[in-house]
Amino acid sequence: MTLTLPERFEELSDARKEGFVKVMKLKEEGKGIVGVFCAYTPTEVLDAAGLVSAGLCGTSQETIPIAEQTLPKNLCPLIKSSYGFAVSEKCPYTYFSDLIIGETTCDGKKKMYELLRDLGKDVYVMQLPQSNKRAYAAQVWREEIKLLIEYIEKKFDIEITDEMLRESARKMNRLRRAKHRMFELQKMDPPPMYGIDMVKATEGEGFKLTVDDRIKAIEDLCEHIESNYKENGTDVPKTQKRIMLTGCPMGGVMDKVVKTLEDSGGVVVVYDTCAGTRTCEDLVDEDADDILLAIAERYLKIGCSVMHDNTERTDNMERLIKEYKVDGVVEVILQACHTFNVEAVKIEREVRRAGVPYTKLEVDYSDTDRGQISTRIEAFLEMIDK
Ligand code: BJ8
Repeated sequence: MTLTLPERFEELSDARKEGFVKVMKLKEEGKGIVGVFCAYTPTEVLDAAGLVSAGLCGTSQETIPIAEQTLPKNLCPLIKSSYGFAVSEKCPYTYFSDLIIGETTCDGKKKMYELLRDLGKDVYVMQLPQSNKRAYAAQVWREEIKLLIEYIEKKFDIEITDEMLRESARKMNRLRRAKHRMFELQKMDPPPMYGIDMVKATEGEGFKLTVDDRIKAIEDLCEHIESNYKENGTDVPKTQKRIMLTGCPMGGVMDKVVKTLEDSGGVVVVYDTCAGTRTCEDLVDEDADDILLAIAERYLKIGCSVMHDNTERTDNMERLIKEYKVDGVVEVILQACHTFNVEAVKIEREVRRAGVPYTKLEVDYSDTDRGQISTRIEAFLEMIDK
Protein backbone atom coordinates (compact mmCIF):
# COMPACT_ATOMS: atom_id res chain seq x y z
CA MET A 1 0.00 0.00 0.00
CA THR A 2 1.37 3.45 -0.91
CA LEU A 3 0.96 6.02 1.83
CA THR A 4 0.52 9.68 1.02
CA LEU A 5 0.83 12.73 3.23
CA PRO A 6 -1.99 15.29 3.42
CA GLU A 7 -2.22 17.79 0.55
CA ARG A 8 -1.38 20.75 2.79
CA PHE A 9 1.50 19.00 4.55
CA GLU A 10 4.01 21.73 3.68
CA GLU A 11 1.87 24.35 5.45
CA LEU A 12 2.03 22.48 8.79
CA SER A 13 4.34 23.40 11.66
CA ASP A 14 7.60 21.46 12.02
CA ALA A 15 6.35 19.61 15.11
CA ARG A 16 3.24 18.44 13.25
CA LYS A 17 5.24 17.44 10.19
CA GLU A 18 7.44 15.35 12.48
CA GLY A 19 4.33 13.69 13.92
CA PHE A 20 3.08 12.77 10.44
CA VAL A 21 6.43 11.32 9.40
CA LYS A 22 6.63 9.29 12.63
CA VAL A 23 3.17 7.78 12.24
CA MET A 24 3.73 7.14 8.51
CA LYS A 25 6.89 5.22 9.41
CA LEU A 26 4.94 3.09 11.88
CA LYS A 27 2.44 2.23 9.17
CA GLU A 28 5.24 1.39 6.76
CA GLU A 29 6.59 -1.01 9.40
CA GLY A 30 3.21 -2.73 9.28
CA LYS A 31 1.71 -1.35 12.51
CA GLY A 32 -2.06 -0.91 12.63
CA ILE A 33 -3.14 2.48 14.02
CA VAL A 34 -6.35 2.80 16.03
CA GLY A 35 -7.75 6.13 17.15
CA VAL A 36 -9.79 6.23 20.36
CA PHE A 37 -11.92 8.89 22.00
CA CYS A 38 -12.99 7.65 25.36
CA ALA A 39 -11.92 6.00 28.60
CA TYR A 40 -14.54 3.30 28.00
CA THR A 41 -12.54 1.89 25.06
CA PRO A 42 -11.26 -1.52 26.24
CA THR A 43 -7.58 -0.96 25.59
CA GLU A 44 -6.79 -4.58 26.54
CA VAL A 45 -8.26 -5.61 23.17
CA LEU A 46 -6.04 -3.21 21.23
CA ASP A 47 -2.95 -4.19 23.18
CA ALA A 48 -3.67 -7.90 22.71
CA ALA A 49 -4.06 -7.26 18.97
CA GLY A 50 -0.66 -5.54 18.82
CA LEU A 51 -2.24 -2.32 17.54
CA VAL A 52 -0.96 1.18 18.26
CA SER A 53 -3.73 3.16 19.94
CA ALA A 54 -3.82 6.93 20.11
CA GLY A 55 -6.21 9.34 21.80
CA LEU A 56 -7.95 11.59 19.25
CA CYS A 57 -9.76 14.00 21.58
CA GLY A 58 -9.19 17.50 20.21
CA THR A 59 -7.73 19.97 22.68
CA SER A 60 -7.18 23.00 20.46
CA GLN A 61 -9.21 26.00 19.37
CA GLU A 62 -7.27 25.98 16.09
CA THR A 63 -9.54 23.47 14.33
CA ILE A 64 -12.86 24.69 15.71
CA PRO A 65 -13.64 27.29 12.99
CA ILE A 66 -13.39 24.66 10.24
CA ALA A 67 -15.52 22.25 12.31
CA GLU A 68 -18.18 24.95 12.73
CA GLN A 69 -18.63 25.05 8.96
CA THR A 70 -20.40 21.72 9.45
CA LEU A 71 -21.24 21.29 13.14
CA PRO A 72 -23.44 23.56 15.28
CA LYS A 73 -21.56 26.29 17.15
CA ASN A 74 -23.35 25.43 20.39
CA LEU A 75 -21.54 22.12 20.81
CA CYS A 76 -18.82 20.91 23.17
CA PRO A 77 -15.40 22.24 22.06
CA LEU A 78 -13.83 18.80 22.50
CA ILE A 79 -16.17 17.38 19.86
CA LYS A 80 -15.72 20.32 17.48
CA SER A 81 -11.95 20.32 17.86
CA SER A 82 -11.71 16.56 17.26
CA TYR A 83 -13.88 16.74 14.15
CA GLY A 84 -11.95 19.80 12.96
CA PHE A 85 -8.67 17.86 13.16
CA ALA A 86 -10.18 15.14 10.98
CA VAL A 87 -11.56 17.55 8.34
CA SER A 88 -8.44 19.69 8.18
CA GLU A 89 -6.13 16.63 8.13
CA LYS A 90 -3.96 18.17 10.83
CA CYS A 91 -3.75 15.20 13.21
CA PRO A 92 -1.42 12.40 12.09
CA TYR A 93 -3.20 9.73 14.13
CA THR A 94 -6.63 10.62 12.75
CA TYR A 95 -5.25 10.93 9.24
CA PHE A 96 -3.40 7.59 9.25
CA SER A 97 -5.84 5.66 11.45
CA ASP A 98 -6.87 2.28 10.11
CA LEU A 99 -9.76 2.25 12.51
CA ILE A 100 -11.44 4.72 14.86
CA ILE A 101 -13.34 3.39 17.86
CA GLY A 102 -16.13 5.43 19.42
CA GLU A 103 -18.78 4.67 22.03
CA THR A 104 -22.39 5.80 22.43
CA THR A 105 -21.54 8.22 25.25
CA CYS A 106 -22.87 11.80 24.96
CA ASP A 107 -25.21 12.78 22.13
CA GLY A 108 -22.75 15.14 20.44
CA LYS A 109 -19.99 12.56 20.25
CA LYS A 110 -22.09 9.68 19.06
CA LYS A 111 -23.56 11.79 16.25
CA MET A 112 -20.17 13.24 15.32
CA TYR A 113 -18.89 9.69 14.73
CA GLU A 114 -21.42 9.34 11.93
CA LEU A 115 -19.96 12.40 10.24
CA LEU A 116 -16.43 11.04 10.65
CA ARG A 117 -17.58 8.04 8.61
CA ASP A 118 -18.68 10.43 5.87
CA LEU A 119 -15.05 11.57 5.66
CA GLY A 120 -14.13 8.05 4.62
CA LYS A 121 -12.95 6.87 8.04
CA ASP A 122 -13.61 3.35 9.30
CA VAL A 123 -15.45 4.21 12.51
CA TYR A 124 -16.59 1.38 14.77
CA VAL A 125 -19.04 2.50 17.45
CA MET A 126 -19.54 0.39 20.58
CA GLN A 127 -22.99 0.55 22.17
CA LEU A 128 -22.35 1.56 25.77
CA PRO A 129 -25.16 0.80 28.28
CA GLN A 130 -26.88 3.94 29.58
CA SER A 131 -26.36 2.83 33.17
CA ASN A 132 -24.23 0.26 34.98
CA LYS A 133 -26.93 -0.39 37.56
CA ARG A 134 -28.91 -3.07 35.70
CA ALA A 135 -27.92 -6.65 36.53
CA TYR A 136 -27.36 -7.38 32.83
CA ALA A 137 -25.28 -4.25 32.08
CA ALA A 138 -21.92 -6.02 32.38
CA GLN A 139 -23.14 -8.83 30.09
CA VAL A 140 -24.21 -6.25 27.50
CA TRP A 141 -20.80 -4.58 27.60
CA ARG A 142 -19.08 -7.97 27.50
CA GLU A 143 -21.02 -8.75 24.32
CA GLU A 144 -19.98 -5.38 22.82
CA ILE A 145 -16.32 -6.11 23.61
CA LYS A 146 -16.71 -9.52 21.97
CA LEU A 147 -18.15 -7.90 18.84
CA LEU A 148 -15.25 -5.44 18.76
CA ILE A 149 -12.80 -8.33 19.01
CA GLU A 150 -14.50 -10.06 16.07
CA TYR A 151 -14.37 -6.87 14.02
CA ILE A 152 -10.67 -6.35 14.74
CA GLU A 153 -9.80 -10.00 14.09
CA LYS A 154 -11.43 -9.81 10.67
CA LYS A 155 -10.08 -6.38 9.73
CA PHE A 156 -6.46 -7.05 10.72
CA ASP A 157 -6.52 -10.80 10.00
CA ILE A 158 -5.42 -11.81 13.50
CA GLU A 159 -6.66 -13.93 16.37
CA ILE A 160 -7.18 -12.58 19.88
CA THR A 161 -7.35 -15.35 22.48
CA ASP A 162 -8.50 -15.18 26.10
CA GLU A 163 -4.91 -15.75 27.21
CA MET A 164 -3.76 -12.74 25.17
CA LEU A 165 -6.49 -10.64 26.77
CA ARG A 166 -5.50 -11.85 30.24
CA GLU A 167 -1.88 -10.94 29.58
CA SER A 168 -2.92 -7.48 28.37
CA ALA A 169 -5.17 -7.03 31.40
CA ARG A 170 -2.14 -7.71 33.64
CA LYS A 171 -0.15 -5.13 31.72
CA MET A 172 -2.90 -2.49 31.74
CA ASN A 173 -3.35 -3.06 35.48
CA ARG A 174 0.35 -2.41 36.00
CA LEU A 175 -0.03 0.82 34.03
CA ARG A 176 -3.03 1.84 36.17
CA ARG A 177 -1.11 1.07 39.37
CA ALA A 178 1.86 3.12 38.16
CA LYS A 179 -0.38 6.08 37.34
CA HIS A 180 -2.13 5.80 40.67
CA ARG A 181 1.21 5.76 42.47
CA MET A 182 2.11 8.98 40.67
CA PHE A 183 -1.19 10.68 41.52
CA GLU A 184 -0.84 9.61 45.15
CA LEU A 185 2.44 11.49 45.45
CA GLN A 186 0.29 14.64 45.57
CA LYS A 187 -1.09 13.52 48.94
CA MET A 188 2.14 14.79 50.49
CA ASP A 189 1.88 18.17 52.17
CA PRO A 190 3.15 20.31 50.57
CA PRO A 191 2.83 18.29 47.33
CA PRO A 192 5.98 17.51 45.34
CA MET A 193 4.83 19.17 42.11
CA TYR A 194 2.37 21.50 40.47
CA GLY A 195 -0.61 19.85 38.79
CA ILE A 196 0.33 21.30 35.42
CA ASP A 197 3.72 19.56 35.56
CA MET A 198 2.07 16.27 36.43
CA VAL A 199 -0.15 16.56 33.35
CA LYS A 200 2.78 17.38 31.12
CA ALA A 201 4.54 14.28 32.43
CA THR A 202 1.54 12.04 31.70
CA GLU A 203 1.06 13.56 28.24
CA GLY A 204 4.58 12.50 27.32
CA GLU A 205 3.84 9.02 28.62
CA GLY A 206 0.77 8.74 26.37
CA PHE A 207 2.90 9.02 23.26
CA LYS A 208 5.14 6.10 24.13
CA LEU A 209 4.38 3.29 21.77
CA THR A 210 4.24 0.24 23.97
CA VAL A 211 2.48 -0.18 27.29
CA ASP A 212 5.73 -1.45 28.82
CA ASP A 213 7.47 1.78 27.78
CA ARG A 214 4.63 3.80 29.30
CA ILE A 215 4.82 1.89 32.60
CA LYS A 216 8.57 2.33 32.77
CA ALA A 217 8.34 6.08 32.04
CA ILE A 218 5.87 6.60 34.89
CA GLU A 219 7.72 4.39 37.36
CA ASP A 220 11.00 6.20 36.60
CA LEU A 221 9.24 9.50 37.07
CA CYS A 222 7.80 8.42 40.44
CA GLU A 223 11.22 7.35 41.67
CA HIS A 224 12.76 10.61 40.52
CA ILE A 225 10.05 12.68 42.23
CA GLU A 226 10.27 10.70 45.46
CA SER A 227 14.05 10.93 45.78
CA ASN A 228 14.07 14.59 44.78
CA TYR A 229 11.44 15.32 47.44
CA LYS A 230 13.53 13.56 50.07
CA GLU A 231 16.71 15.38 49.15
CA ASN A 232 15.51 18.83 48.09
CA GLY A 233 11.91 19.17 49.23
CA THR A 234 9.49 20.85 46.81
CA ASP A 235 9.06 24.10 44.89
CA VAL A 236 5.42 24.25 45.96
CA PRO A 237 5.00 26.54 49.01
CA LYS A 238 2.94 25.12 51.89
CA THR A 239 0.68 28.17 51.63
CA GLN A 240 -0.68 27.16 48.17
CA LYS A 241 -4.35 26.12 48.45
CA ARG A 242 -4.83 22.43 47.68
CA ILE A 243 -7.38 22.09 44.88
CA MET A 244 -9.30 19.17 43.40
CA LEU A 245 -10.25 19.61 39.75
CA THR A 246 -13.28 17.63 38.66
CA GLY A 247 -15.58 17.46 35.64
CA CYS A 248 -14.94 17.28 31.90
CA PRO A 249 -11.64 16.35 30.23
CA MET A 250 -9.30 19.34 30.63
CA GLY A 251 -6.67 18.90 27.92
CA GLY A 252 -7.98 21.95 26.04
CA VAL A 253 -8.07 24.32 29.01
CA MET A 254 -4.82 23.52 30.77
CA ASP A 255 -3.37 26.97 30.36
CA LYS A 256 -6.56 28.93 30.92
CA VAL A 257 -7.67 27.02 34.02
CA VAL A 258 -4.84 24.98 35.56
CA LYS A 259 -1.97 27.38 34.96
CA THR A 260 -4.06 30.38 36.04
CA LEU A 261 -5.12 28.56 39.20
CA GLU A 262 -1.57 27.63 40.10
CA ASP A 263 -0.23 31.11 39.29
CA SER A 264 -2.86 32.58 41.61
CA GLY A 265 -2.02 30.68 44.82
CA GLY A 266 -3.43 27.20 44.22
CA VAL A 267 -1.97 23.79 43.47
CA VAL A 268 -3.91 20.95 41.89
CA VAL A 269 -3.49 17.93 44.15
CA VAL A 270 -6.06 15.66 42.51
CA TYR A 271 -7.69 15.39 39.10
CA ASP A 272 -11.06 13.64 39.30
CA THR A 273 -11.15 13.21 35.51
CA CYS A 274 -10.70 10.52 32.87
CA ALA A 275 -7.02 11.32 32.64
CA GLY A 276 -6.74 11.35 36.43
CA THR A 277 -7.79 9.20 39.37
CA ARG A 278 -11.20 8.33 37.84
CA THR A 279 -9.68 5.69 35.59
CA CYS A 280 -6.79 4.21 37.54
CA GLU A 281 -8.28 3.13 40.86
CA ASP A 282 -10.29 0.18 39.55
CA LEU A 283 -8.47 -2.83 38.11
CA VAL A 284 -9.48 -5.81 35.97
CA ASP A 285 -9.70 -9.08 37.92
CA GLU A 286 -6.85 -10.79 36.07
CA ASP A 287 -7.62 -14.23 37.48
CA ALA A 288 -11.34 -14.27 36.77
CA ASP A 289 -12.62 -17.37 34.93
CA ASP A 290 -14.32 -15.16 32.36
CA ILE A 291 -11.72 -12.56 31.47
CA LEU A 292 -14.02 -10.79 29.00
CA LEU A 293 -16.61 -10.27 31.72
CA ALA A 294 -13.91 -9.07 34.12
CA ILE A 295 -12.79 -6.48 31.56
CA ALA A 296 -16.38 -5.38 30.98
CA GLU A 297 -17.03 -5.02 34.72
CA ARG A 298 -13.94 -2.89 35.27
CA TYR A 299 -14.84 -0.43 32.51
CA LEU A 300 -18.39 -0.01 33.75
CA LYS A 301 -17.03 1.21 37.08
CA ILE A 302 -15.74 4.41 35.44
CA GLY A 303 -17.73 7.21 37.01
CA CYS A 304 -18.63 9.26 33.94
CA SER A 305 -21.59 11.62 33.80
CA VAL A 306 -22.83 9.99 30.58
CA MET A 307 -24.12 7.15 32.80
CA HIS A 308 -27.57 7.43 34.30
CA ASP A 309 -27.29 7.18 38.10
CA ASN A 310 -23.57 7.77 38.12
CA THR A 311 -23.13 7.17 41.83
CA GLU A 312 -19.46 6.25 41.41
CA ARG A 313 -18.41 9.90 41.14
CA THR A 314 -20.46 11.25 44.04
CA ASP A 315 -19.53 8.27 46.26
CA ASN A 316 -15.83 8.99 45.78
CA MET A 317 -15.96 12.73 46.39
CA GLU A 318 -15.66 12.84 50.18
CA ARG A 319 -12.97 10.14 50.26
CA LEU A 320 -10.84 11.98 47.67
CA ILE A 321 -11.25 15.26 49.55
CA LYS A 322 -10.00 13.62 52.75
CA GLU A 323 -7.19 11.55 51.23
CA TYR A 324 -5.71 14.46 49.27
CA LYS A 325 -6.43 17.05 52.02
CA VAL A 326 -8.35 19.20 49.57
CA ASP A 327 -9.00 22.87 50.50
CA GLY A 328 -11.36 23.61 47.59
CA VAL A 329 -13.00 21.96 44.56
CA VAL A 330 -13.19 23.50 41.10
CA GLU A 331 -15.54 21.84 38.64
CA VAL A 332 -14.69 22.44 34.98
CA ILE A 333 -17.55 22.15 32.49
CA LEU A 334 -16.86 22.35 28.79
CA GLN A 335 -19.42 24.55 27.10
CA ALA A 336 -22.58 22.62 26.15
CA CYS A 337 -21.63 19.46 28.04
CA HIS A 338 -25.06 18.79 29.49
CA THR A 339 -24.29 15.59 31.38
CA PHE A 340 -21.45 17.02 33.46
CA ASN A 341 -23.27 20.35 33.84
CA VAL A 342 -26.43 18.78 35.27
CA GLU A 343 -24.44 16.32 37.41
CA ALA A 344 -22.60 19.31 38.89
CA VAL A 345 -25.66 19.91 41.09
CA LYS A 346 -25.01 16.63 42.91
CA ILE A 347 -21.25 17.14 43.00
CA GLU A 348 -21.63 20.56 44.60
CA ARG A 349 -23.96 19.05 47.21
CA GLU A 350 -21.40 16.34 48.06
CA VAL A 351 -18.50 18.77 48.24
CA ARG A 352 -20.39 21.17 50.52
CA ARG A 353 -21.48 18.26 52.70
CA ALA A 354 -17.78 17.50 53.16
CA GLY A 355 -17.35 21.11 54.34
CA VAL A 356 -15.20 22.30 51.44
CA PRO A 357 -15.73 25.35 49.16
CA TYR A 358 -16.85 24.62 45.57
CA THR A 359 -17.04 26.58 42.36
CA LYS A 360 -17.99 25.72 38.79
CA LEU A 361 -16.38 27.18 35.67
CA GLU A 362 -17.99 26.83 32.25
CA VAL A 363 -15.33 27.18 29.59
CA ASP A 364 -14.60 26.73 25.92
CA TYR A 365 -11.22 26.53 24.18
CA SER A 366 -11.12 30.18 23.07
CA ASP A 367 -9.27 33.05 24.70
CA THR A 368 -12.32 35.29 24.93
CA ASP A 369 -13.24 34.33 28.51
CA ARG A 370 -9.66 34.20 29.83
CA GLY A 371 -9.97 37.43 31.88
CA GLN A 372 -13.27 36.43 33.39
CA ILE A 373 -12.02 32.92 34.31
CA SER A 374 -8.95 34.38 35.91
CA THR A 375 -11.03 36.79 38.04
CA ARG A 376 -13.33 33.96 39.15
CA ILE A 377 -10.39 31.75 40.11
CA GLU A 378 -8.65 34.50 42.08
CA ALA A 379 -11.86 35.31 43.97
CA PHE A 380 -12.40 31.61 44.77
CA LEU A 381 -8.88 31.11 46.08
CA GLU A 382 -9.11 34.24 48.22
CA MET A 383 -12.19 32.96 50.04
CA ILE A 384 -10.51 29.66 51.00
CA ASP A 385 -9.11 29.63 54.54
CA LYS A 386 -5.79 27.88 54.85
S1 BJ8 B 1 -15.42 8.46 30.01
S2 BJ8 B 1 -15.62 12.04 30.22
S3 BJ8 B 1 -13.84 10.40 27.61
S4 BJ8 B 1 -17.41 10.24 27.71
S5 BJ8 B 1 -17.46 15.06 24.61
S6 BJ8 B 1 -19.15 14.04 27.64
S7 BJ8 B 1 -17.05 16.91 27.61
S8 BJ8 B 1 -20.09 16.93 25.82
S9 BJ8 B 1 -15.50 13.47 26.94
FE1 BJ8 B 1 -15.68 11.65 28.01
FE2 BJ8 B 1 -15.56 9.02 27.86
FE3 BJ8 B 1 -16.83 10.18 29.86
FE4 BJ8 B 1 -14.24 10.32 29.76
FE5 BJ8 B 1 -19.16 16.26 27.73
FE6 BJ8 B 1 -17.91 16.99 25.55
FE7 BJ8 B 1 -19.44 14.82 25.56
FE8 BJ8 B 1 -17.20 14.79 26.83
